Amino acid sequence: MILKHITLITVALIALAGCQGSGKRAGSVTKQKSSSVKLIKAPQFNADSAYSYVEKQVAFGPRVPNTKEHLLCADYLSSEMKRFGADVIVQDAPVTAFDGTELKAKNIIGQFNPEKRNRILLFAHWDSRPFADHDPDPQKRNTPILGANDGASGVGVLMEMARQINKAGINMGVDIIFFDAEDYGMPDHIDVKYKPDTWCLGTQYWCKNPHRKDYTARYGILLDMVGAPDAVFYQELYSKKFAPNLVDRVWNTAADQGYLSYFSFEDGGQIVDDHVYVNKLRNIPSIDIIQHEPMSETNFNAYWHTHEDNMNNIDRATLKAVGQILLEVIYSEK
Ligand code: AHN
Ligand code: ZN
Repeated sequence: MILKHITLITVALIALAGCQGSGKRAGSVTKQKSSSVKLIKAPQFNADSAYSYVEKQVAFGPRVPNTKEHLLCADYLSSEMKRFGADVIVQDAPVTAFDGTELKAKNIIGQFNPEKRNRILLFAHWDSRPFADHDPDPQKRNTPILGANDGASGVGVLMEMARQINKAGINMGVDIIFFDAEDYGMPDHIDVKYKPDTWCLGTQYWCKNPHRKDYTARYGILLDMVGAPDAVFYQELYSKKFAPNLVDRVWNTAADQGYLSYFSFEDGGQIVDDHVYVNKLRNIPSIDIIQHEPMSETNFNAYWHTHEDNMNNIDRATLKAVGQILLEVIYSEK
């Protein structure tokens, strides 16, 4: 006991001496400490509820722009985000697809602590692909997919994060954006001249027309295909190029939380996805957490852009890994 007190006094004296040496008063140090914001502990991500949000979206059927199912799902997503306490903006994003179709896209934007200057951006696409161009059955390639993993999984994780953020409160400003018309990109094997930038149309529109003038954020995190059983998330190369520190932080958090079976420190592919436009057009350092299978023909999950991308392709454990890691990352923000 006495020894402990002596140690404490010694520490205090050294600290005081250190402050005087640097020309600061000891009092100012105390003041700084008491005014700093208290860190809130990361809440527990509930995988069952995330799963049910994925299921709910898929139950609408394919969510292809200009369809009734798409409109119904937009209403569902915006009303859920309001229920979770977010300030919601549904942004009309008129865009033109690779084949000339005018798409009535809608970006759904949920803001937490909208008055705060320090913000974090989390995003995923909510539309599903109008074709199944990688389906093994050629007869089925021209019909829209359910996109349980490719679309609904990222949105489901972000919805559960929103619910937790609302319950626990958070010091930072957080924006959760569900981007539209990501997956209307030009198919590989058609007989027309290649056109650039046909994917991520909702994101490109928002980058040029953000919901707030001069919108910016400390960083952005994109979730794409984050629900399949045994998914592995490699370090995607655009993410490493534009936001290397954030890649480090997320992957190290995965290690700390015991999720290394899902997060590999090895390099993944270079994937043109929504984050590329957020990096290039809005200068917000952003990463993509995306399942990548370097040994497969498409580089993605075997069910990618097929009719097998349904609820059988969704596993609660994967949703939990991604959601818990992201909660830990954003709640450790100072
Ligand atoms: C390309 O295939 C060019 N990018 C992948 C983006 C994507 C499609 N993510 C989901 N579906
Ligand atoms: Zn897709």
